[in-house]
Amino acid sequence: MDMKIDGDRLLKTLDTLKTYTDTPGAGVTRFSYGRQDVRARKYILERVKAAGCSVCIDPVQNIRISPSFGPAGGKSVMAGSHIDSVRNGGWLDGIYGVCGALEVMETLSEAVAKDPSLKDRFTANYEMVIFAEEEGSLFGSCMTGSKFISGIYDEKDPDLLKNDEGLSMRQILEGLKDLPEEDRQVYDTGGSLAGDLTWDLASVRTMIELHIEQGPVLDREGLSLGIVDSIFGMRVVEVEFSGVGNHAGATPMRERRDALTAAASAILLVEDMAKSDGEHRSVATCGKIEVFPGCSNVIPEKVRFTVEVRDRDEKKIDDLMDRIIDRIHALAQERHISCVVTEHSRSSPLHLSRRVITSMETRAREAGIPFKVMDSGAVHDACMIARHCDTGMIFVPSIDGRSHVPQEDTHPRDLIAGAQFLMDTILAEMS
Ligand code: HGY
Ligand code: MN
Ligand code: MN
Repeated sequence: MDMKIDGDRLLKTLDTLKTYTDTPGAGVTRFSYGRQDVRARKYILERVKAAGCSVCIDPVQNIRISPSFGPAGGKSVMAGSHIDSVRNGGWLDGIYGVCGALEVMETLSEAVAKDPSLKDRFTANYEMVIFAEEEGSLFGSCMTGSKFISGIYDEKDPDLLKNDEGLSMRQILEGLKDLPEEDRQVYDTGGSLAGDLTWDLASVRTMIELHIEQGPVLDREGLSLGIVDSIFGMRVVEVEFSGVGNHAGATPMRERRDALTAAASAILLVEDMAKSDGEHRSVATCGKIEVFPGCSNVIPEKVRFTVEVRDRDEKKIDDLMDRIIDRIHALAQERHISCVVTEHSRSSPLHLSRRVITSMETRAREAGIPFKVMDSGAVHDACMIARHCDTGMIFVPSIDGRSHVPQEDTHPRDLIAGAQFLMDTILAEMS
């Protein structure tokens, strides 16, 4: 069975959603539960309701959208991704997968409206999913919404997850109740964060996440499609260095216990240790740093920074991170700086469904699409869903391999081709 998506409609949808940002002209900043999140949710939910879908929003604000194109109560095939972004991020990360899933839904809906007998030919329904707080921009933990869906997070976590101002996830979700009525519609403000927050995924036959690659491989090799076979794991720790604050002018260099120069040495150490990984696949990043008091004429007393290690092998992640932590403690001691390292979050590396990968490979080969089976250094909500059902991921090239920055971009022809491949894959899985 073939169905052609409407590529122009897909591009128009993406162009509209790109405008829902707190930093117009400087990339996309669309944090969960914020103003732009409301706008994006409103726009998407209006479209799915117009197509006759039912919408279920859970207490963490993940959205499950169930049209009905197949046998009632049967299995379903799911597609989706996230709509939140990093600060000053790109216009495609996450939202492209949601728009691809929306395009599939509208194409299916139009086809079934034209020929209702199609429904009898499906052996499964189609569902869309929008995961909340995938980027971890609020609480520092990637895939937060899907960690609740899959049971990695449970009812205690809304009080443990806190933003930089110390507000808990629970407090932020409570705050949604104060939104104007017309905005509250896009959230579940009545749900309880107590009890079971997981989704019943037993009815899901397959989940497919369409996403930009966010790395250089496809673009460099001139390929238009990536079929993901494994997703890196990650482990994040937070390091707090405490030295002695003092006057920047009157304190002799030899008498200083500067928390920031110590952190600078530690961060360079992290880079050196990750670079020395023989297979050159481990990556380590110190992406966030806070300096106290942060005045130019005060020797920094306290510094907090994150260390994130990723690899496709969990043992390598822990081995490298454990060695980094040991070396950071030793460096702090040499500099008479006190050091506290706190585990922040982690997710395990994961292999996606061999059945789905093989079926997508066959489809790509038959269609003559230049593709590559590849791993993903970026993590995705698909990691969490893959624990519960056959899961696959489709990548399209990122121009110059850039992502999580305003320069993030993909050729329109690749955006359309990726969504068409999603359509073909969903149809195959529904038949
Ligand atoms: O960090 C990641 O890999 C994802 O973009 N949240
Ligand atoms: Mn993403
Ligand atoms: Mn991202």
